[in-house]
Amino acid sequence: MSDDDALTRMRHAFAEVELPATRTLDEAYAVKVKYLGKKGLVTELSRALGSLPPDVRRERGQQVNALKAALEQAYDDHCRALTEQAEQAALATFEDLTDVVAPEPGTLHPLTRTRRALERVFASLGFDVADGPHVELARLNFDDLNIGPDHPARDMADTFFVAPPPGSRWQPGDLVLRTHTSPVQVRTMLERTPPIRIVALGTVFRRDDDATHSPMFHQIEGLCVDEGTSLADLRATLYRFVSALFERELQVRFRPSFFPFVEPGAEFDMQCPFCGGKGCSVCKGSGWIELGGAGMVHPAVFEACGIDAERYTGWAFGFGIDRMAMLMHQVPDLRLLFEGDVRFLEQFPC
Ligand code: FA5
Repeated sequence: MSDDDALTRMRHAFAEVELPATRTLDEAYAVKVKYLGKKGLVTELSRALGSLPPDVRRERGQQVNALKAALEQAYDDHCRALTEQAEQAALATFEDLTDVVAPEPGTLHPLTRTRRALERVFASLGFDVADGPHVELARLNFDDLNIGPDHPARDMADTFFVAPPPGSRWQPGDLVLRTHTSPVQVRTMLERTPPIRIVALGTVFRRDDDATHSPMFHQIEGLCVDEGTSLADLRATLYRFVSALFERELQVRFRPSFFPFVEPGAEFDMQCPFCGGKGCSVCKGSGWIELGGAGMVHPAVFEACGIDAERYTGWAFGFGIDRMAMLMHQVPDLRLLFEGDVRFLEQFPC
């Protein structure tokens, strides 16, 4: 075997056999030491150069240096490959957070959307939004609204009374969960001077429970007090409101009715927004949909609120927001709105 063959075999043994068989940096280093260490095979070759005659030493020296460089290169390449493999293996044990499916974003509850739509339309008609407490004085919920202690409306409302806190100035019977948003009329008239144009939206409570009646539900109240305002303005406002909400011209009609705090009083209906009044399953063929109550503010209410009934007139209306949401979103059962069932709620993407 020539010397050249010996160098070629050494290169082959190092780079093609022993180094590729190593799986860790320590194992690879041991192979390197075997060839290139102080007592390594290649180092021995270098050392032996000194005993060669000068004319072959130079050429042989270049060959040994070329071998050394080739082995160093093979060693570096192999170590880089081992390091990369180790990194990939470590990465594979981590969870890729960028690969997680993002949760569906939440959407607004259909009642919130309905409430906001109502607020938007009434704001565009020049109404402010007013507010009142859920636990209300019976005086504001009933008496100041001309609903006396023995008035049948008081029974009809079927009220949740609230026990007064011990040591408070309230007596049993003084506090109620408000049965309608109408006490906000009183609060507003006590606080402000006309002209007044407000809507009050909020939760109310009654002892009711079936597919169309909930013990907790929501109402919107409208109140306008000004010099010379009339039933015609009330009707025009309701007409403008339903037409804006459903984005088509819809008529409103009044049917005579009784509420102690308005005179004259009425219930009002709107033309069915789904058939335009022709008759369909939503309006049960009548062409009309009942909305709520309305009328001219009763002089007794003005008196309780310190408003001069000789100078001012006023009108008010109220209806159920939940019923409106059922209508707008075609919800068949009122209770679905309060159960918080995601299968129901996800049918209302924003
Ligand atoms: C009133 O509550 C009057 N305050 C409305 C009013 C305001 C009249 C201003 C005149 C002037 P009523 O009891 O009819 O009225 O209730 C109004 C609406 O609330 C009803 O038309 C209905 O849509 C809704 N409603 C009543 N009870 C329930 C209930 N238990 N669950 C869901 N909605 C209800």
